[in-house]
Amino acid sequence: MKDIFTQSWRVLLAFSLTILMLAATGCKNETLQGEENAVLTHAPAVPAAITRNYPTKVIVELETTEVIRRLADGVAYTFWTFGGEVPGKFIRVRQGDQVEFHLNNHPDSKMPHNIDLHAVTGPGGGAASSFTAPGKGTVFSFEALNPGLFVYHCATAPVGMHIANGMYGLILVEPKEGLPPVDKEFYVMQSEFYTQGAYGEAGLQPFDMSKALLETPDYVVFNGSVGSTTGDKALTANVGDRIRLFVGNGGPNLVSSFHVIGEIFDLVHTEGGGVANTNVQTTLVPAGGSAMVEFTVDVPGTFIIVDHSIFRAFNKGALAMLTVTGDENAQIYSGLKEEHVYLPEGGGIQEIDVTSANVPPAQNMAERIEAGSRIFAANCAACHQPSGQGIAGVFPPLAGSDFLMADAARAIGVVVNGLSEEIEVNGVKYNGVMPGVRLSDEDVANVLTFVRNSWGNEGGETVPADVAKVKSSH
Ligand code: HEC
Ligand SMILES: [Cu+2]
Repeated sequence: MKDIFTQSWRVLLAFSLTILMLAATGCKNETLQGEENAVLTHAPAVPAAITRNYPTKVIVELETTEVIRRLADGVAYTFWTFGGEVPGKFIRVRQGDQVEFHLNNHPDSKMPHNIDLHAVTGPGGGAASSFTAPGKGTVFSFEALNPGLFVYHCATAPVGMHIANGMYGLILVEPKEGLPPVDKEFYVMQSEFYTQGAYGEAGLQPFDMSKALLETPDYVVFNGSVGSTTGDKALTANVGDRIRLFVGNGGPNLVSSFHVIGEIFDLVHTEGGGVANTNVQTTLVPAGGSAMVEFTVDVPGTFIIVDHSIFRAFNKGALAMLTVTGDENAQIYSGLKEEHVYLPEGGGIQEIDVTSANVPPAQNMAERIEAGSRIFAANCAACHQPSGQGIAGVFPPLAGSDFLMADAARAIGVVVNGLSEEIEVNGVKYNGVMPGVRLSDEDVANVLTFVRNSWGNEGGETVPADVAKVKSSH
């Protein structure tokens, strides 16, 4: 008797479990409703979050083009693109969506292209069905089975070259329940460029296959160029905002040690997947991989986004900026409380050694100013700031500086020999240490001519002979 009771309880339990499981899998088999055209965006913008709670047919139109664009100041490159810019346009769909993908190759292209989306389950991630000659279009469709942040890229032979030239982007497949709302979302994608000239060498730079094979890029950048996301193109947010960065790495070779200076990621969806790690300083983003990072900005300031393989950041371009405005919070961050000179015995002026940019001598003042602006950006802006405004109490301004303009030879001496004595600039006293900057006579002449003709300074030319004179008298 007792046995029969136990038995029927078991049956009942099994039955209700089956019902529960059926209910759970029921939402897996959502039916497609309607269709829509995907809205795609250029970095750093991200398409709006998906509000649908059902899957639909999404039509994606993407065009491949080959275009000459700026890689760095004075440096151009022939980029191969998905959508006209590097990285390619951001695509946002929902798990379960049926994506009808239209790849069109512009008639002016020289190369055929295709697309491998890591969000696709199928041969080549779509590449097998999307080989598209110039002036042609192809169509294939796929179901977005897995949620996550996925890289897409061209996979036409030679694959490495198509990727190295800029053919990658991100596709986000939102989970059915959507992503938690945040205040700001941005698209940031790292990649590297291999050019025949060294970093900063002016002109249209062709792709260098041997450097690509050795994995020694001249440029490592965010969003396709040096300075794409700095200064007035920085990402912006307000104190208190919750930020989500969709981070991708197009490679083709390097992995990124992705880091935001002065922030801790509250949440990282490592490798763009479902599991979230918390309280992360630096997250590794593989070539052909991604990460979704979230953090709240608590204090104002400029937060520098870098690949923490740090020479890439400060010497190859892997540096972007997030500018946060709003009220200070002295408890979270006090700012500088005091500053004093600390010069132990034996301490003295040091020298920064820089190799001069390998450019032909300037023929006139305009060329001098042009070349000088690059020397300034590379050697002076870190301290004196990009617009020469300096930092109050620490680095004197070069913009509108009476000290600079009063004595041209003395200014040469400052750059060549450094300076560590009390000086007065526009009525304000400074007593810091400027290291001597080891530059060629040409470079010193160029940078000072640039500075003397910028930001309200009244002009004048410094020529290499002036620099030689100061150097020999030292
Ligand atoms: C590491 C930081 C640093 C770098 C890099 C640097 N400077 Fe300076 N510079 C200073 C500091 C600090 C002073 C003030 C020194 C003092 O108080 O004695 C100064 C002073 C000066 C002055 C005189 C004061 C004025 O405002 O007119 C000039 C001119 C100048 N720098 C030009 C340059 C140029 C040009 C470069 C790039 C080739 C450069 N500096 C790179 C830190 C720097
Ligand atoms: Cu291609």
